[in-house]
Amino acid sequence: MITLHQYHLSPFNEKIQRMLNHKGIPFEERYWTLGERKKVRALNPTGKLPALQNGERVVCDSTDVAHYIEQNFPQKPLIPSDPRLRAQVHVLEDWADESLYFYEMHLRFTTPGNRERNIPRMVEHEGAFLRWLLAKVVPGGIVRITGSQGIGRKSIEQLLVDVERHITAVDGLLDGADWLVGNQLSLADLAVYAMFQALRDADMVADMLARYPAVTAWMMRVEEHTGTRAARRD
Ligand SMILES: N[C@@H](CCC(=O)N[C@@H](CS)C(=O)NCC(=O)O)C(=O)O
Repeated sequence: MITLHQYHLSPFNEKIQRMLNHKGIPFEERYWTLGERKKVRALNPTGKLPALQNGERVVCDSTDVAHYIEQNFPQKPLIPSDPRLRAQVHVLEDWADESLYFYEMHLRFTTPGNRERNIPRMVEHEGAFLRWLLAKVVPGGIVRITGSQGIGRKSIEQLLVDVERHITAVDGLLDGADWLVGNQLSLADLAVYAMFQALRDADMVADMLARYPAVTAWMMRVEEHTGTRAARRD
């Protein structure tokens, strides 16, 4: 049986869960708390999740996990073999993972209103002491990460200009198309969907997304094709 090791509220979980769902691969979920980070390092020396375990084999990093799944479970392909389409999928997946990710992290967990709602959700499975402590230190820790990455130094107004440009880009890719790459669902759709879904947890982005009917219809299309999320929404 495949086990997907995850941290709560991570958008990378959803990318992999939907991939497994789409291919009809049964899996079980193991959620780790932030208090268990030392134990997570035994699984992945970088301390990051998700990681997929298939028997003795542990694959870390959602991109490597996605390629591992595609190679070992080739049914209902999500990574095209055509080199041009494959390259487009890679570029979009990497944009989602390495750019959109920082927007969702910053807007969801550090901005007023969103922070108060989402931080308690992130730490609700910790023990009482860590729940109290992490609720105090996590927003500052995230600002340090997004600050060194760069977007955490921008004003909220500027971040929303950036995010709207990203949504408009997806809207443009969907002009006359059902999917982001080629004419079928791919890993690119799952990676970008997962980040947009997380961005939706920030009120101002939820309102913005609602103004893009082609994008919201595409998100529903992704959901129709990849089933309900596994067991729990964290
Ligand atoms: N590139 C990695 C990113 C995974 C990642 O950043 N996961 C976060 C949760 S959203 C994490 O594990 N954070 C804990 C840490 O950085 O120690 C992937 O695609 O799996």
